[in-house]
Amino acid sequence: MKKVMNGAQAVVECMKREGVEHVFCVPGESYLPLMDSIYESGDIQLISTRHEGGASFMAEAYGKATRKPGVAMATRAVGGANLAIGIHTAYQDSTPMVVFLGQVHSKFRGREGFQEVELDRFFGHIAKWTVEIKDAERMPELVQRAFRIAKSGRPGPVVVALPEDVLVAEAEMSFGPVAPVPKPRPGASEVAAIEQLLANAKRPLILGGGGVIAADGEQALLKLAEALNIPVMAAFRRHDIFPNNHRLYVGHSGLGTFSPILDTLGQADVVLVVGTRLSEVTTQDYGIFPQNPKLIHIDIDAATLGKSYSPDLGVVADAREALEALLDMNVTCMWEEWAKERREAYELAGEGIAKEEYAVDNREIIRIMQEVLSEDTMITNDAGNFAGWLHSFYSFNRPKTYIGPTSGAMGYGLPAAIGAKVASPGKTVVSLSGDGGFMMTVQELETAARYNIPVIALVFNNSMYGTIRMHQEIHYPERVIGTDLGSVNFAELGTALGVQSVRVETNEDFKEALARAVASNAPALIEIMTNPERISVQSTISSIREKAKHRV
Ligand SMILES: Cc1ncc(C[n+]2csc(CCOP(=O)(O)OP(=O)(O)O)c2C)c(N)n1
Ligand SMILES: [Mg+2]
Repeated sequence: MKKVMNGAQAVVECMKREGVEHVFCVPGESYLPLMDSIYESGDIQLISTRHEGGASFMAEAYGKATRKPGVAMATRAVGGANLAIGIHTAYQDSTPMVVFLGQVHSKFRGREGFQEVELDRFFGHIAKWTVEIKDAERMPELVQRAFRIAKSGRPGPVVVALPEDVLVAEAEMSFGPVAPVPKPRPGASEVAAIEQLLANAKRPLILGGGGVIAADGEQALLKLAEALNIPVMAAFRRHDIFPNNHRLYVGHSGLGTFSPILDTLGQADVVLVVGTRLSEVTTQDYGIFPQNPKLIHIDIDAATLGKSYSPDLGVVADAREALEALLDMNVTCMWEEWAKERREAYELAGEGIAKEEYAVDNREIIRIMQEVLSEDTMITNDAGNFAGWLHSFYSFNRPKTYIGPTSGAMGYGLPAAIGAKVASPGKTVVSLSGDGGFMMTVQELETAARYNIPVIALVFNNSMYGTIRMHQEIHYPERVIGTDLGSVNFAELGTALGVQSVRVETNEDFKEALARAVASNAPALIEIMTNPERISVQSTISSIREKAKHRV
């Protein structure tokens, strides 16, 4: 059926067909008709943020939480440049996302018009697909294609540039069907080949990543692991693929992972890799398989296979479909001892870490979170060493409870919490950030306050870019430059931005503040004053300096 409408209305019609309920933006005059069409539609909520970086992180986390494309909007080159970090994160994290950018009037294009840039080329390298729509009549076709590309195969961000005149031009529009996401299943011969490889395994391991989450494959993974008695490890920042309190969970391969956990990867002789691109971090600088185990790699994207490691068997399939298909295998499991041993290694890995002689002990903070928060609380995370304690000591026992950027983008935690909370209003959502990362998107506290989005933001304040300081002390001991930060009172800042905020200086005060924040059901900020000397889970500034003295 054809309908006459303008370009902006066609974009909104596509969004409605895709089930878009929220869009995140900073407004701009270049795409006012689109904002007005959203106003007219009545059933899409427009969340206007304080910075496009915040908007894009919100949309990206919304996409992660719903597995549907998150939508962000911004104006021309300036808004586009600001939201690039969220596009890059969606790319690295394989998150479905569609970004609409206002573009210069077609008549002015190519003259370096006001805020003009070739947006499709600008984003070409960090987006899955980019397009500038030049003809209003093609709006439905191209916008629907944008959504199709964002969510199918390896999901990712798509950037759509919308010239000012095309948004207001009327045309007879015809809309196609909404694309279902293809879910390829492994063929019988592929399942047989996997069966064969596992039949000869002595120390098999499953290494799962974001593809398991995207495919809603957590239950299938649990069933398969239990049926075969194979231990499971999570890829970088994908802890929630498998219950961490389960006897078969053997840890997470990330930054600062304890070596006994990494030994599991080193010792495995057959690794079933499911839904992870085997990133630099997950593979510990492409060094996790010193023994050259047999590698079975299952991924939705053929281009991912062989990108980091050449697998003995590469299978293009949806993670859940594949895991379910593998349940039909006929494999005798004799790996109970191995699984038990690796679980013990995981459980004991952090035992040696000394208790902190400081009023705030980050490990205790994580334990308190575990005690106070319900198991289905969603945790979002920023980038920084504070996260080491979360990654090492928090037990993610339920699926869809962790949202963190594998891109390592600072400033992610708070806006991601806002996006996740909008996606899952029934869940408690808590973000963790360092003082450095938090300051990059702190202004979104006001967004949370304005829309009453009750997220709980934790800020670990050590008045420094701690992570970089750690690397600096390792490589250039006692030569501190650029990593010290001023002392900011985040509790006062949060209060000024309209959020109930408190500074805590002891573990006990944190516990009380967290319980209060959960009960309040309003946006809340808890600033935690940490020990600047305790630079990471496994080191202090003095211990690094001491080590350096003995280095030749
Ligand atoms: C956008 C961005 N800029 C810079 C970096 C490099 N970087 C990684 S961690 C870090 C410091 C983080 O400091 P903070 O948030 O205070 O956490 P801390 O390490 O002190 O716990 C920096 C600058 C990054 N990952 N992302
Ligand atoms: Mg810091």
